[in-house]
Amino acid sequence: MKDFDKIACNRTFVILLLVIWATIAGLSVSPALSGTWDIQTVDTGNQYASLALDSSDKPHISYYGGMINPGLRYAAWNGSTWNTETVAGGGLGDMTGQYTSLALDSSSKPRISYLGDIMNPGLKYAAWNGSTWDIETVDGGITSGPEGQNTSLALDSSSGKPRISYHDSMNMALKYAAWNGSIWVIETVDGGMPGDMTGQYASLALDSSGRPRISYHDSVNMALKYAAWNGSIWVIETVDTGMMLGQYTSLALDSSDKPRISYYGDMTTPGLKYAAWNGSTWNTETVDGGMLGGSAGQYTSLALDSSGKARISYYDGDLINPGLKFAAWNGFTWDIETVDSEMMGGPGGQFTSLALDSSDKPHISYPVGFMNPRLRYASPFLGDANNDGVVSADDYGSVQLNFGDTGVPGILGDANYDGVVSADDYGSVQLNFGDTAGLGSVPVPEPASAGLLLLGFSGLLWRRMKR
Ligand SMILES: [Ca+2]
Ligand SMILES: [Ca+2]
Repeated sequence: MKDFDKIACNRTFVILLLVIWATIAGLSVSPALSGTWDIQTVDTGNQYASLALDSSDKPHISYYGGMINPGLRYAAWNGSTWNTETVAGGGLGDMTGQYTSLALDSSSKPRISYLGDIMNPGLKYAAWNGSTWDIETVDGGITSGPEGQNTSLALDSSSGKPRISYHDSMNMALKYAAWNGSIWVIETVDGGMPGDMTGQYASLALDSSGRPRISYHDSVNMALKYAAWNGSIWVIETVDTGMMLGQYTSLALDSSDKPRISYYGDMTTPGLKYAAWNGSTWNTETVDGGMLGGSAGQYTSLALDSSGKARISYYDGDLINPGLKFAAWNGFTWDIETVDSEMMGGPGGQFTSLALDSSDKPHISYPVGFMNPRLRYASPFLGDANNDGVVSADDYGSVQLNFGDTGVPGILGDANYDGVVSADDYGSVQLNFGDTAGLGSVPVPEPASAGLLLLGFSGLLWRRMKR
């Protein structure tokens, strides 16, 4: 290597180190623990998480354990700690449990759809019977492979019977499996013919009469699509089109069964997008354009509150300002906040999963960490009226100061996260007095330790470069 090249090379590394250092400094200036969110680390080494709330609003999460905890995993919050277990698979390098989707039946028993390992392939279904997990293969022709093979599980509200939408990467099709009480009835909803490539990132919802509706991506037609079973056929329509548009879809139905879809744009219309059917046409809009050509809007998860207002969790891969984000429609505009500013892991499996509890409070599961992957859980930090991460005497003052204000949940003074600053909020401060944000069953690593890891890694590179 010529001296000149060495200097140029070293200069590149100095700049790289400065960028890393600035990123770490940025993390410690704006810590991961936002005042309005309580953030817990649930488990180590996880991806593809799906969250559901039980009848007492306690969170349950299914996920793939990754390299550290291989296999399909399940975590349940008992009110004071997270109980975690391996449901299926679990040997060294086992890939069982990718693309999980969780639902709880009417007695809060967990049901999970997921993909098997290459040694034991297929679309799988695990159901807790009260003492053990019953596991069956729904469709044996599915292997885990490319991004977007989402499974999406819903239970029929009257019978509790499971329904699953999924992408068949062998046949390039969107498929739907329904348990009829004795067998799984499987049908191809869209695609399956030569030249097709459709059904990725599928998201399933059942309407008030139990009929399935599915949002999904079609990569041949470069579109976001929507399929609805009308009782005799699947009616398929194109919601929005672009280059790569329509990935990471999440579907929810409002109280009159009108579909709403969150999804990711593309180079032409970048960022997080939202589509709503008004009864005669689809209205689409950009919620968060993000930075650097549309970094925001991957791994979306959509839920509607009790008045039908949209809430969306999603990932922003922006290098300067990454993290888990949360968008809330306040009736006029989208209120957008960063929930956790720690960078998520590498590509694939970084699912965010959102559910709203009986008082419309959001609960989100998501992974963080590239070198130190962890499963996290975020929910509003209650009692903290002034959003400083501690419930203390100051918060009574914040309620008084902002008394009568209304807005999105979590505005200053709104200690109980209902969007109104009222007498209830004094009660919320009292109830949660002394709490500090970020207390979980697994200690939350300091951003500084991740920084030291990064510095150690770049130091190693630096030494290699100097040889
Ligand atoms: Ca406070
Ligand atoms: Ca309030």
